[in-house]
Amino acid sequence: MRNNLIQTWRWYGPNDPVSLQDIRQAGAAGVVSALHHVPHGEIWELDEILERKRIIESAGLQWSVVESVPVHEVIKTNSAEAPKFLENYKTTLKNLASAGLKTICYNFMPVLDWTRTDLNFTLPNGAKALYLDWADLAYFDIYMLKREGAEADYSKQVISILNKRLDTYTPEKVAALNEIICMGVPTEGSVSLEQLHESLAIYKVIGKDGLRKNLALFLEAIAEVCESNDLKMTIHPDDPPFPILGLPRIASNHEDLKWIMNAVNRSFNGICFCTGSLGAGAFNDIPKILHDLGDRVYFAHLRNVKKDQFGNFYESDHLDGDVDMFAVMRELVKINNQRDLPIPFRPDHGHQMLDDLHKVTNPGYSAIGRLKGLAELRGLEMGILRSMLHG
Ligand code: DNO
Repeated sequence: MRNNLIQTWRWYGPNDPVSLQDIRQAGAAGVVSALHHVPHGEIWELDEILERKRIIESAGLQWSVVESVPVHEVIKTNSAEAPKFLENYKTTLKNLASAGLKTICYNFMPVLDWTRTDLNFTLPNGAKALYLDWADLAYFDIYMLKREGAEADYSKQVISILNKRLDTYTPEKVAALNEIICMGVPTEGSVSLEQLHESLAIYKVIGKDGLRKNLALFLEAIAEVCESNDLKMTIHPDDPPFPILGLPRIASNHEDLKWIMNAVNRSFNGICFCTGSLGAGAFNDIPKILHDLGDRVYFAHLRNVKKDQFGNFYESDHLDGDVDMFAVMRELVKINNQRDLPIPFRPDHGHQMLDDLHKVTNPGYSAIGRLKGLAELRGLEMGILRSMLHG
């Protein structure tokens, strides 16, 4: 039996400028969604979950993955109120399970989710992509956040690039950098420089080992609820896969992911395999990580990046970049063929292109670029499946 992967598409909910009908036309069968309006840490009520499910299903789609149920900072830092927030998290998980939602994505990145420095990087063909420039991040860190010892965290080359362009940081550019770096997931709000400073002080004490310990505590606390309800938790890798602004990161590479899988070695504890996040680190062999840890991959984000010699990167076409997408897809197809439940994947991010250039879109989540990505990935999957059947 040859299974197909489930083609899904992220939908931010009824306010998303991309409609459910657009998603159907793109050819996706499943939707990846979350109740973004519920403040982090609060319980997702069953009736709200069911209502979102109803809306998705009445458009002829399935709600395949919940991305994300955010893990509150209180849990990540294991502060005094953690038990209360863990109880809330467990209740949300039970409610999701009773609505039939079984695959959950989350991340354990301190304070900031994904980080970029430019959301409008213009490609030679006029389309726009998301970009991370280390010298711009260093500018933010050294001159705006004014973090103690920040300069030492950047390579000599990055600092020298920054010094050469110091006079280009106009007030407009500075304001834009601030907004982009402190931005959270759309509709979930952003952090202020003061909040960032407070968190830096807390995480300095926690460090990488402490954060790992807190993740293990979190997983142990939810294990029973996940197992008795058949839930799969999938951790999203750090994006980009480096410590950012002095904050520790624990899901950046092969060794980190292996550590997480072994720390709580039970099948509910899984991975959201994000090729773009991992791909921004030259040290990551993406197909190999998938090959080694594939039995715990329950969801995939397929995206590509192109890095330069300094590690700056932009999000490239899905099939054209540093990640060998053919090798990734071949591995994913093999893993999927051993599963009873097919693995959902989504084309992660896409260029802002064609008509979308004139619209207000969520960064990375415009319709046409993702439609192109999904079409390419679907063709790649079909080619691989067919050649396996005939080969
Ligand atoms: C960015 C996304 C992330 C992801 C979370 C998962 O585009 O991939 O925001 O949803 O990190 O918790």
